[in-house]
Amino acid sequence: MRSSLLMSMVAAAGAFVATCFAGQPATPEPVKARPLVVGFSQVGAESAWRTAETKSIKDEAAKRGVTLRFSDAQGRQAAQVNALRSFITQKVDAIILAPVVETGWEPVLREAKQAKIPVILVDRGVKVGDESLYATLIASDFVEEGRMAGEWLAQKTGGKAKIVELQGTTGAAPAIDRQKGFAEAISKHPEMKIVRSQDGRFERAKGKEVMQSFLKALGKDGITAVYAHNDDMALGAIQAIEEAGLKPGQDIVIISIDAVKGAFEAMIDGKLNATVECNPLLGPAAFDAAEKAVKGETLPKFIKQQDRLFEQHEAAEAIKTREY
Ligand code: GZL
Repeated sequence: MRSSLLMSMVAAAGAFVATCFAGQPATPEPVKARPLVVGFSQVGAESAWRTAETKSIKDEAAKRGVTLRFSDAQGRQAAQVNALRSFITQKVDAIILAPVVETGWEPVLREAKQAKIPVILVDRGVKVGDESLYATLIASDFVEEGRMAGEWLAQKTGGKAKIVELQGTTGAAPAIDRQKGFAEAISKHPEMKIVRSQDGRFERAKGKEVMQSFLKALGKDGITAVYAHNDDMALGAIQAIEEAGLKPGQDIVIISIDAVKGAFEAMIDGKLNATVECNPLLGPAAFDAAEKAVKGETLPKFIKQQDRLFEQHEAAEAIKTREY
């Protein structure tokens, strides 16, 4: 009696299982990974370079079907920290951070680590005691950029120049390192002197204002070269030099960094002498890194972008293929 009851129960269970999979493929479909949700804390919109970087990251997110939560900090670190805390509360899969300055990140990066949310640094680095607080840094080598600018200026001026320096945002990695690399390069030339140096916040208007103050303080013969940490400040300086009745690119040699489209236009007009490219199109690399980090893959701590210098004579041809 018991064995026939058992047999009929087994037969019923088998029939049930068979109906469950009736018409189903033999092996169940793999569960489709849901699209990533990524928080992006951006410095602000202070320069053409920054705008290009933001576009690259937004376009790449759209291309990959990533849900991007975007925050523009308007240059304020506190706003970036708040954005990261909000991303952590939202339990995003990964965070992309372009840190406005190098220091002050440990507490919030520790919170992200505790929440098991990988942080991808783009375009600027941070100073932390524990490198496990971020997955990788995707950026240019700013010391190398400064060195390239200094070496070019030494060659252009025969090692003799009275230089004013328009620095980027105080405390920002590119400002610190571009200043360092440039100083290293010109230190080999005793007749190349930085006669004034001031923060122009990477902004065109501020760059113009600072250049006006330099011209007022030093007079028309007091400056023979400008080193600007980015093209936007160089373009502002060009305006100030013209308004002072001088010829930018001739009376005063100008070298800057970024290689945005406005710099090529100024070189074609003969007003800017050279610019060192700093690639802002970091979207693809940022999401490659985020996808790997989310899977738990270990990434190199520094993914270096390649840079090169452009001179006036190259500008007309090069501008045809510039993406930003
Ligand atoms: C460089 C980036 C700098 C650019 C500026 O990676 O952080 O900030 O050189 C931008 O144009 O404002």
